[in-house]
Amino acid sequence: MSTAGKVIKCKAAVLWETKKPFSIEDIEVAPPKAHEVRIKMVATGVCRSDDHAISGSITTPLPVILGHEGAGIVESVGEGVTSVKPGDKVIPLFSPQCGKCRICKHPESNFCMKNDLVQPRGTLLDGTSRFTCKGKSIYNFTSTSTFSQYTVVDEIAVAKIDGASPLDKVCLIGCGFSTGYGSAVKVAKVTPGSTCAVFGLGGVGLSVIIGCKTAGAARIIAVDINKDKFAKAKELGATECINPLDYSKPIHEVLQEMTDGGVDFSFEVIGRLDTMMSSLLSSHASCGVSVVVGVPPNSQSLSVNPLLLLLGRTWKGAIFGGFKSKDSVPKLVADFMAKKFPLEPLITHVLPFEKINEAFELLRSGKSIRTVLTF
Ligand code: CND
Ligand code: ZN
Ligand code: ZN
Repeated sequence: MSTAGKVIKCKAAVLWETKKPFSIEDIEVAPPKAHEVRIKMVATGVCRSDDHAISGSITTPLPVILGHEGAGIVESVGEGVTSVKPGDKVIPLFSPQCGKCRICKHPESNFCMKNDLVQPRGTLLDGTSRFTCKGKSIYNFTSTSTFSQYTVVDEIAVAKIDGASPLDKVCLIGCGFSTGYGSAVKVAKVTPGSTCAVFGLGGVGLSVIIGCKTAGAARIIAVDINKDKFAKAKELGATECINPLDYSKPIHEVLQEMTDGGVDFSFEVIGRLDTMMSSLLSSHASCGVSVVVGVPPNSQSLSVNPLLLLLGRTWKGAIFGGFKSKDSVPKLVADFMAKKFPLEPLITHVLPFEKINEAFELLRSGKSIRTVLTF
């Protein structure tokens, strides 16, 4: 029996308060309105940005259904939807692409002005949510809310992908892989023969390493305080691994000494102000490019001596690896299907969706890279 046009009752992980575990709740998901798409989730990764929302390090309206790295199948579409149809395999886009705003029309930039990231309303574009639980409206997260058996997204926040693709792997293209890989190949534009430093070896940082290797970097120096991450970093292309805790001097000085004054490309993929500064300082003062990938805690800032930039160094950052999402996600999935890069090494755990709190414990304890939750 078709569920189109009807309210769907299903399970979702609801975060009622920050710093608390998720509650698996029975929720109602209203049908998609015009230009919206209802998706049956099949798999979702667990990214540190979701944990930043749990800890309150990034602010989003509560109660909320988090999750932004998912893949699923279109259940039904609202009026006027043309880019996807029921049965299509899709990836929700936490950084949407409306195609019409100034940024979507800009050849290089990707951060569509219809995003719900900078000052999150926690709703779809029409200002409301399709989720209710116990008679209360539940907020959306980053246009996606993948921690639910069903979600509703705006058409500008979903991409159709290859019908043959394994959703329990390509869900990583919804955030972690694309964010890291694009930061290397598209944002930094890593060059063949160059030297790179990557701070933070989670799912995103390891994807930066995959990107640096693909771009032909000669040296990729991986930096993490958890040495258990080093084996995977080497497997994916790191040429050296260093632990700041093993040195008495600042790690940027160690990197400067190792690389004749600093690396060509450095990446901060942790989300801390001190490591953003270390990453900046480890890039060469005249020719270095330093990319901020990690999400810093809300309303904290760095004070920077302009001389750090005056000699020629470039400091930049990007959301979603600089990719225009709706255009790029189908291509990235096609590249994965053509074996141009692996996703499997990033997936250390697969758990049923109901074990979502366990998945976050694995992330916090440093035991997992990516846990994929399956529905
Ligand atoms: P994850 O927590 O898996 O990895 C972070 C790594 O950093 C871990 O291996 C830690 O051991 C390591 N680490 C922690 N503290 C330090 C330190 N002081 N020095 C060195 N290493 C340290 O996180 P993830 O890979 O899922 O995400 C990484 C960041 O990227 C995080 O801030 C997340 O919010 C952000 C991000 C950005 C974007 C984007 O579009 N720019 C999208 N999603 C996630
Ligand atoms: Zn993410
Ligand atoms: Zn736009």
